[in-house]
Amino acid sequence: MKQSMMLIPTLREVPSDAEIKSHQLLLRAGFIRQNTSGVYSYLPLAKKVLQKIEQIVREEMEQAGAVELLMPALQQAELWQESGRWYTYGSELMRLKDRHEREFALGATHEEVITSLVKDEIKSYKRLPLALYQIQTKFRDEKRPRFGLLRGREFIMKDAYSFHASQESLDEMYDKMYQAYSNVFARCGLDFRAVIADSGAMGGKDTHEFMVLSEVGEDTIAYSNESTYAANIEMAPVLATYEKSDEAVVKMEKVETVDIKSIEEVSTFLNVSKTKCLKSLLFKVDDKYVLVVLRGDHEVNDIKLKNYFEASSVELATADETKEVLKCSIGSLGPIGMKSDKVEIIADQAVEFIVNGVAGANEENYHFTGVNPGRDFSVNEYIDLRFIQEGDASPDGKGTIVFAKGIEVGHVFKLGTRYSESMNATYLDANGRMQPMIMGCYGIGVSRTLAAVAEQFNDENGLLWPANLSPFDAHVIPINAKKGDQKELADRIYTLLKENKYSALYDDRDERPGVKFADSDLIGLPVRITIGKKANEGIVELKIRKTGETLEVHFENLIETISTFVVK
Ligand code: 9G3
Repeated sequence: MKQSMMLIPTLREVPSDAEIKSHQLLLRAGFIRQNTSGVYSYLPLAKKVLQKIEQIVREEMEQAGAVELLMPALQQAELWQESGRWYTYGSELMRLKDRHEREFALGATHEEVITSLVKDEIKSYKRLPLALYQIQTKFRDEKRPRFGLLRGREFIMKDAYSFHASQESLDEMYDKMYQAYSNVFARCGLDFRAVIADSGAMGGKDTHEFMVLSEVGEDTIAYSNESTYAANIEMAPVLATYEKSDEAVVKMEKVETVDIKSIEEVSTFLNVSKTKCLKSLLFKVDDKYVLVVLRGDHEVNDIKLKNYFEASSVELATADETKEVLKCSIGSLGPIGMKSDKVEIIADQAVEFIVNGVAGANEENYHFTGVNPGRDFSVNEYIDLRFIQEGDASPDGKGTIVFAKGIEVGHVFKLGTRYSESMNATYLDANGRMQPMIMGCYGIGVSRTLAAVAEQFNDENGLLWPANLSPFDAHVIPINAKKGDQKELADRIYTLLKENKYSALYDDRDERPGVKFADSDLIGLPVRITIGKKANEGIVELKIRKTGETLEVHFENLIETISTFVVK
């Protein structure tokens, strides 16, 4: 492809609003342009990389037994009302009206559409299992779009859905998809981990996220330093390996603690370790209040809290709500002597092991010391409520937990009958009884994967595409595109490459060499072939983008030499 015909608007300067490497480089190398917040155009070079990623995805989906279709992005509200999600999703779901004032959603995902389609067409167990996928634009009105393609409001997703007559059949498909995802991300050269995840609003229990390890990732992974255990910290369970101290139990006393509110202040003022402080937080769980008690050095995991109560909303009570319900300020809360009998108390399992602890007295400027669970207060239940921390024992009992940041590029779910029941997608089983289909769903962020590859593969001069994802295999650059022998040899090389199934970007622009080389380094094709002074001897310079290595090669040996560097 002649570069003078392409649209590759490279930038010398780093765009100020781009904070991370991949966003900066995809802009500077002329791969993407922002239309508006969270909405991008994929320019020709990015479109080519998308096609290569999609090709890998299609091959792996076919291998897993899924068939491609394409569903509409425009989804009638009735479908989302049937599943109930029209009412549970807020402004993140983009909605619009047609000329008849009928309501629609712009597809954020396609469980409703696919379930409605399959329920109309599949009536017998004989037609199951069935696995369908699409590669389609999704719309989600993110509150804070950021990091370029990593968190956009319009993005490209491969989403697959499977339908089964038995749990075993779903388990089988899930494992195939799990393997397919591992293959996709391995073939993209990404350093990824499959982590146990939280199914959140999706219902169902088994779910794994595929995370690319990266400092700019928004998710935190808890993984073991001695086994393959890895989980999103949102759901990582905490092993109760606590021990009760054998110190003598003392009597509880009320002490004056004027203006002592935070755990830090209490710990310092009363000279007790934070591990002996009881942190009490009032939460609004759906429409009731719950006092959550934790050890002072732990943090409440609101996802675990939400899952424990199977609630749709969990919010920390405001200072005013706290005062209104418990008649004292947030810094004086405790499980003893609460001034409300409507508030349930639950505690993290670590609290049970506290001896002679300190807690708020539910009275302004007072705390209790010598607090002992069981003797001085009881709770409805001790449960695993805290975020796992680095150094905790790994939940599988092997080694200890280390944290890493990750970019979620894939997510696989066992949905069960969450959608088939709410939308009445049933089939006739072998005994002639109507049953709800058992479902799975599986997503890959295709445009996010492109950004994750750019984030992982770059250097100070620009992008560094893995050979199998690169927009072109080689960059052919005649120093002087107008000059006879250089242009003639460059044309011959371009043809030779094409004959040998190598795609090439031919820089035929009338630009200074420095500009051509800087652009070439930014764009990041695996090899650059420079045709210069030695053109009349048939000798060119080959530069390997990844290592910076350059070597002189005669035209006769060009293909053989390139084949050792461009391994697709
Ligand atoms: C929405 C909006 C945002 C959403 C969803 C729905 C995330 C939503 C979860 C999924 C689950 C799976 C199929 C492919 C794999 C992931 N954000 N999810 O359902 F309306 Cl605004 O998308 N869907």
